[in-house]
Amino acid sequence: MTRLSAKEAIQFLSNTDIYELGTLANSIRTRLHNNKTYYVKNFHLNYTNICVHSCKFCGFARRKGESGGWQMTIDSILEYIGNHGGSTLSEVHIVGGLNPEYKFDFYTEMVNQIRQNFPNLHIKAFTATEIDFISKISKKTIDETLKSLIEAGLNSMPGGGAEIFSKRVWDTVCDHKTAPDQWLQVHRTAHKLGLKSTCTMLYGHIETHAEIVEHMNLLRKLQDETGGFTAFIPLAFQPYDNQLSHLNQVSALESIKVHALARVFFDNIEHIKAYWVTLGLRLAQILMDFGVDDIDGTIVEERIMHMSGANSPKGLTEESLIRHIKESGKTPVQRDTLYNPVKIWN
Ligand code: V47
Repeated sequence: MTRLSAKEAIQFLSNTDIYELGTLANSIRTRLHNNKTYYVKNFHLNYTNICVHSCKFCGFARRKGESGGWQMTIDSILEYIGNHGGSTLSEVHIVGGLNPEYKFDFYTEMVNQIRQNFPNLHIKAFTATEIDFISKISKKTIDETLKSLIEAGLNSMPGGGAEIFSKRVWDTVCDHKTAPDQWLQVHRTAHKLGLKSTCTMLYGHIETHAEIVEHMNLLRKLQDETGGFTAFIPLAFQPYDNQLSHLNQVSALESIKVHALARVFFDNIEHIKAYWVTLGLRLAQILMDFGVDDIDGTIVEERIMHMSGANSPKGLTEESLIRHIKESGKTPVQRDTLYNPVKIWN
């Protein structure tokens, strides 16, 4: 099959008939993954929500001194991990606000201490935005910053902070933070250093279909260059308790089109993840027939989406993930962070 052009991709998104796109996405998904749907036994850790930025879509961040802000110490992080599955789950996904109170050593020490105390945990940590911030406060290059974190025990990077790369949207919703070029450069550097990462897209707010495709195109190009992305994750905007609360929640139809399009468009990214936290489990079940082969994980205590009004549970048991995948007629496969199968539930 020839590669989908940007023009064809925009046409698919503009069409309300989802069957042609869905059939195509499902055939690609079946060719790549048969009947399998992956999940991971993970938990999230948000070490601080104090942030120098106020992105309009974000209900998670607080200014220093504002009520509802938190800032964990290394000891409280280790205690949290011990109490939230550090010894039984396979992955910790760490994301935080851009908090100038922390110095460079805090980040390397956090990773190092987690590595020492929980040697079996895969540490998936710090968005490109955080890496850029850490490098700036410590006057190190991105390369030096990542090398130090890898040496401390960092295993891979999550895909947050990408939002929508379009300049128009960026200037409107998050003009001050790590720009799209730099987000891409951080992942490029990480991939060159041997780290795998994921990539995301925040959709369902003020973006146009052309801007969605522009975003995907930049990710597809970087993946051609490095091959370092394991999965693409569309994140459906949650419109509560943030500065874009006047917007409606994105429709199920749009979410189906975005996930199916991603499967067809990314001929070079192996996995398309439906993030059940933003979509709800029922829609995530349907998406397994529209290109999706992964529904993320147990998560345990999700905060970023819930502080913007997500009405899904904050975490799920493994049994529940398995049941939801089976109800969709798929075979659940427990995976590690890098998609090596751990257990197949035939
Ligand atoms: O960068 C913030 C998004 C991201 C809202 O890499 C919002 O496997 C929806 O990136 N509504 C952080 N989204 C979370 C993230 C993520 C999540 C799950 C898996 C992975 C992965 C990455 O959350 C932010 C931003 O794009 N976000 N506010 C909101 N109101």
